Amino acid sequence: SMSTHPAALFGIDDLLTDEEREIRQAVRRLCDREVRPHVAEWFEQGQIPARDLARQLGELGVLGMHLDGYGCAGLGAVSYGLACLELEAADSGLRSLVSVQGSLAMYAIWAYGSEEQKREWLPAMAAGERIGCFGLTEPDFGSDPAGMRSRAKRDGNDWVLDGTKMWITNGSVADVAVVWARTDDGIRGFLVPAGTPGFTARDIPHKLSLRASVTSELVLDGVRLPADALLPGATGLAGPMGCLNEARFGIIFGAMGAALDCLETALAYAREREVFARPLASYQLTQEKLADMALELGKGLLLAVHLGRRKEAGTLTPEQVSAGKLNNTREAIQVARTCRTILGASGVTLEYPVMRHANNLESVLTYEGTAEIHTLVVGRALTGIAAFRHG
Ligand code: TGC
Ligand code: FAD
Repeated sequence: SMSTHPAALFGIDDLLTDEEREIRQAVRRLCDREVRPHVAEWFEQGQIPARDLARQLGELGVLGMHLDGYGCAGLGAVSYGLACLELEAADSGLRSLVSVQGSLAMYAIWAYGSEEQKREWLPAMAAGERIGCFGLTEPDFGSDPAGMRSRAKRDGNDWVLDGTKMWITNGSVADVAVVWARTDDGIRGFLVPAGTPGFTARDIPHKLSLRASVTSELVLDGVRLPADALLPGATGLAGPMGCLNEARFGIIFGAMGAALDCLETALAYAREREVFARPLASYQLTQEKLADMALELGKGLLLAVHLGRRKEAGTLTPEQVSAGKLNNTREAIQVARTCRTILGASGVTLEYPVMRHANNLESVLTYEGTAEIHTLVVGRALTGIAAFRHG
């Protein structure tokens, strides 16, 4: 009998332009060819061929695709979101690679860099020839980056950086780290090339989530940088926060990609699998799960496209980004877990993508602002009272 794709139930495709649909398909094709056949093995081994993938993604024009000039494609927010959706449908680690490269590292240089910094880094990063990372979080300051201890001191014309950054995606594979540090003028951003004396990156082992992604600790021990390593256009926490808005936006779409991949898997499984002599999909308890998940997916996709159109119109606010990131990551992980139940024991292996997505989404729920922090951002917007800190 006929079956309707969960996204088709809501007519989401009708909200997209031909160009947006084509971009989505092109990213999907790359994932089908280069990622899906290998990603379970990468996850199991806890590694990802970041450099090869960056070059292929660069060739397709995905890296920094929503930025203008300097080799970037200058596409709209919805196109970028759909790319994130397809990347994360393959694996959240792949979307992380692209988020960190395009929305955090490249965006910081694009928005706050000097003309020389943009020319030096952006075209090569858009091509995937050079990889960037973004160091904001520290061992003792994750949700509260304003408390950071990393420090940059003037020494003549030079800067000298000391501190530790933690949980840094792409840290040990990056050619350049965007590092945020405290100065006498407040928090400033610095471009730290790999190989600078005193700068080391060490991978964080034993992750049970986002295993197909490199996560590192960065140590800065008397790292001496020339004056032009400073990003001139950013002062204060607003600098890194501006980058986070970009990456959080991508996650609003991305999380729905992971959820969609889980739901497609569970739907196919439920139609094939016989229990008590009938297809699992024919039981009302199963159909309730499927219907509830399709509703959350439809609502999440509608929200994503709506926020994308606001971003394109220049009317998207940080509170709206927080609301989208909170809702779509929270619902995605719930969808992944429910799909896992539909697969029974098969759901706990890497043979199916569902538990891999569920485990990845634990990180997605936590990074780029935890669910609790985004709840408090929405709470502040509603009440006018910031409840992040005592006193
Ligand atoms: P608060 O007083 O609210 O603000 C300080 C300054 O920052 C500005 N600001 C923003 N600007 C733009 N967009 C936003 N979303 C902004 N939020 C705040 C604000 O206007 C102010 O500017 P100014 O010029 O007046 O100084 O700051 P607070 O210290 O009370 O903190 C607020 C809070 C808790 C919401 C913030 O610290 C926060 O969002 N914390 C979460 C930290 C976080 O998200 N870290 C992510 C690290 S990167 C990462 O996880 C990468 S994962 C890899 C991947 O993406 O795949
Ligand atoms: P904490 O801030 O210590 O929070 C612990 C718990 O307390 C959480 O549940 C939190 O929500 C809760 N909490 C905190 N404050 C409050 C409050 N006021 N009220 C109530 N509850 C509260 N960071 C980067 O800078 N760059 C990266 O590339 C990067 N990549 C990452 C990749 C992975 C795989 C992971 C897991 C993390 C990554 N991060 C990165 C770090 C990430 O942004 C932080 O983990 C996140 O911001 C939370 O910080 P934390 O882990 O220190 O938790």
